[in-house]
Amino acid sequence: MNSLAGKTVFVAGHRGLVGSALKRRLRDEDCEILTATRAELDLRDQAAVRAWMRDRRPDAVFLAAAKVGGILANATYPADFLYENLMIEANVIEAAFREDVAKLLFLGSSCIYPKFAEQPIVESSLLTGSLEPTNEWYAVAKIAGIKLAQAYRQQHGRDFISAMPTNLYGPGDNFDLTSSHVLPALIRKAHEAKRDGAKEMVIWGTGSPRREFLHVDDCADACVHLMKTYSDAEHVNVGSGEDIAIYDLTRLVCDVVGFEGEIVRDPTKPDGTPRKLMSADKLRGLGWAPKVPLRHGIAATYAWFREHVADA
Ligand code: GFB
Repeated sequence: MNSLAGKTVFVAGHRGLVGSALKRRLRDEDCEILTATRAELDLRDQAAVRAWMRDRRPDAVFLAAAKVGGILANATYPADFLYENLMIEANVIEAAFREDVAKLLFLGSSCIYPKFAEQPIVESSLLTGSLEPTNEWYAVAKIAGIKLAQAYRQQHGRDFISAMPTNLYGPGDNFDLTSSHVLPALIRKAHEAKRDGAKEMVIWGTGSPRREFLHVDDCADACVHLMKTYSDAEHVNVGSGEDIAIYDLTRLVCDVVGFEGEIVRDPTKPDGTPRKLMSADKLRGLGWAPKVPLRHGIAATYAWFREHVADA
């Protein structure tokens, strides 16, 4: 599938961070975008997914629907993270097989890799060591998704591929402090600390873990690139190729937001995996590179937060 022009393309999870970015990106592709709200289609319901797919018969599927959350949400709701993600991916992939969907891209996460994987993490590190306990439930579900795509390729010759994005951020993210990922949490905390004239803002853990961040518009662009150019069993890392310590990220966010107070660490909160920088070599070799610099992406996300959350 080297072009999406004239095709019908189902974006599963179009209201999420990645799905909404995919919808924006696909407007340039001259394709018909299919979506379904949760009220219209519960992706955990096998019969409903089969019926929907039989009715719509898309040419291509971006499987961006998932139960997601930050380090605390993952550790607090292990059953939801494992069960819901297994159901969503099994139902969509199996229905795509039955209805002869020509191409499917499954989206996973960099947490699929072993906790102490050698850095930068190459794709072949999958299943070479134990997972990080704070997100193993989510990781196991995402590994199952990769394997499902591979299994349908191997047994039925289907062109199902997988992309593994790093920590993503951007407009439409979840800014709820109990369930969000770190970057939206820091934006909110710095904004509120500045607004309230606070002397300090608190970050979770030691601040020393390192994370790799990619703007979600870059991720969507990479996914479209893979949909059009990649056809193989192995998943592909989707990242920026650079990481940053959480403490330094906090300083950067504070700088963008304009909060000049103290940054205080809360060591009672988990650090999670010490580092998860993925190798970007494979995707670069496929002719794709990110465009959004981290500082610029944070500033744009902060502007979105102010308009849609803080000042709304
Ligand atoms: O983004 P995050 O929640 O998840 O946290 P992971 C990243 C790091 O930021 C951790 C620290 O070391 C957190 O302790 N951190 C500091 C904070 N302050 C905060 C804060 O206010 N909120 C949050 N959330 N973190 C997730 C996985 O892991 O990454 C998911 O749980 C998924 O399964 C996702 O894979 C991409 O990067 O540790």
